[in-house]
Amino acid sequence: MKSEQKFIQEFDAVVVGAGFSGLYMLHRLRDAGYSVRVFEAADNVGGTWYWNRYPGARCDVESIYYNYTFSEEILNDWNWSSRYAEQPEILSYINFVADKLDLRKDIQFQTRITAAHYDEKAHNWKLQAGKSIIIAKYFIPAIGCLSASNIPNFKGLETFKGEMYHTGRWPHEKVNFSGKRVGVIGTGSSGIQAIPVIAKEAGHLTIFQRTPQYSAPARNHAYDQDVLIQTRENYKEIRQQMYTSMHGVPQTPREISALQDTPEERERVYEEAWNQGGLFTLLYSYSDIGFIPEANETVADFIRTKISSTVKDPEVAQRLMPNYFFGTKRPIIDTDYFETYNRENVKLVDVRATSIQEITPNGLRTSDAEYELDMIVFATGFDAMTGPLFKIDIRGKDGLGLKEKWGGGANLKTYLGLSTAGFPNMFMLTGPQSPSVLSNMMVSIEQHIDWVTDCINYLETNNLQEFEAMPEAEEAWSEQCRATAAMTLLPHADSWYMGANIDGKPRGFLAFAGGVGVYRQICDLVAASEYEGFSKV
Ligand code: FAD
Ligand code: N01
Repeated sequence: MKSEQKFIQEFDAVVVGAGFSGLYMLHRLRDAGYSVRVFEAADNVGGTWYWNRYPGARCDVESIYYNYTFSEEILNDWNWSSRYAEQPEILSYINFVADKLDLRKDIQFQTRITAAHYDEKAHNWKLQAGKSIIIAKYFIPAIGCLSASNIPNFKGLETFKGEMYHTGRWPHEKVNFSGKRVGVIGTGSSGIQAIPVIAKEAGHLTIFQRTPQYSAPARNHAYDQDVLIQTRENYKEIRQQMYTSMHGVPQTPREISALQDTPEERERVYEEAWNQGGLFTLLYSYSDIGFIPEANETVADFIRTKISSTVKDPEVAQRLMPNYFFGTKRPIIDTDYFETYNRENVKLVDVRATSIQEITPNGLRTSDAEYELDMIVFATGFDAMTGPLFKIDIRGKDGLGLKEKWGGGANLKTYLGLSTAGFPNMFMLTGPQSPSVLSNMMVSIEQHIDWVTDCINYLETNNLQEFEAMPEAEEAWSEQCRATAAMTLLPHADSWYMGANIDGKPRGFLAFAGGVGVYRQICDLVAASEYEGFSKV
């Protein structure tokens, strides 16, 4: 850390990031009487919903569940307009909460934390932001799992003369596609949300697809007032269901194998789920879809049939057919995605068959052809989970870097996804090896923050200086994460859950796949045992 620093600020806790996590963390710690400062790179609150302003961006967990649940007052004061709220509405909600809880006064915007070093003698963290040094006993990265946007290092990228955008760094001003020749690279959740909207406005849209996706209709619709009232009336019960569930939504998988039903009955069940919409509805149709290849194949087949009956050109339909296990990438729900390929101004290019060679001044060249474009939209995702952490020079005891300790991710080791040995008093919110990205993130976020707040209260009450995962505890947890994922089909996909989307990123399942309910129980037991597996000094 540079020595000629100008400003020094000191707090009990420093939180990095002002998305859903950072805001709630600030609220809890401030309420508990600690001095807290949040540092945020953006010029406002919102995190994901601040950055991802691309057309069509909306949530995939129903709005009434994709919100904070800690305050009945906030629940009662906010009315979601539709089943899957759009990005501007979610951002307004976050702003509403920030104002209501008067959070902004403790947030420093437009401030990127570039380094965080642990001082073993002083038992505190020193963070660097520009010329400032911030000192705090507790360092809490609330930097998001999907905040490090990824633009692949295509040859010729800098030569493109047109406009280029990444979905996760979308400008605040409206982007005008009207009459333009637009190229979208990527067909993950972001691409699949943006493509139908861009297609309606663009002169021509070319979609460069590397891996086809399973996607089902979201069936978005305006909320009936009665639904909102009923949800409020039953919120305690609903919340309990979310807390104890697999993915943080008040739904459970049917307790029957897909292989037990007749093909006709399966068809009926899948058809019903297809018509109902919902992120986990197809996955929950049978208990073994996520575990047994033959069971998984029944739903994969069902979706492929839907694609071929929706897309009129059989060759295009064929190119859109996924052939890996359904549900091994985050499920996708869409609005008119496959229908978009029936438009005359839309072309699908399979860049697995004919790979992208370079970006040219006038467009993009594959091994097969050159495409003239006025605009390129990179819907190419994120360096997920470890990416945002590695962007900060985090150093623990003996000056050991986090990236170094984790071997760039090849040797990822955490205890509960919250803490890692050698990095005392650092709490990662929804970090690697926690359920986070596999769940309704709001449930995971609140759970982590409640746990961390209780833990800090415990440490302060007991006058403890240092709190750190024990090596054997993180060894066991990392093995449990690996073994739990191995019981599922999840590690079979080339997904960002596996680090497969980033060139050179080590492969390994990045989250805890045992479910938010089980995870909560484990965390609660650890807390009840006075933090077994952690050393406390
Ligand atoms: P983020 O919202 O990512 O916030 C992290 C903040 O930290 C950012 O503002 C960033 O600028 C800041 N930051 C990072 N590094 C630094 C640094 N070094 N210094 C200063 N500031 C820094 N999850 C769901 O459960 N349901 C959904 O429907 C859903 N939809 C999504 C849609 C999109 C387009 C994306 C990308 C993700 C979606 N997610 C969804 C996941 C989403 O990321 C989480 O639900 C949630 O918003 C994460 O909140 P967070 O506060 O943990 O992180
Ligand atoms: O990113 P992705 P995303 N050449 O990594 C392709 C959440 N989210 O931003 O699959 C060509 O899923 C890549 O191809 P492949 C949600 O958790 C939620 O879409 O790696 N193509 C893929 O098609 C989600 O899972 C919502 O072969 C390249 C695409 O780019 C997560 O965020 C909305 C390439 C990237 O897809 C990430 O979603 C948006 C290359 N070199 C996001 N590199 C909701 O609906 C990458 N690709 C709520």
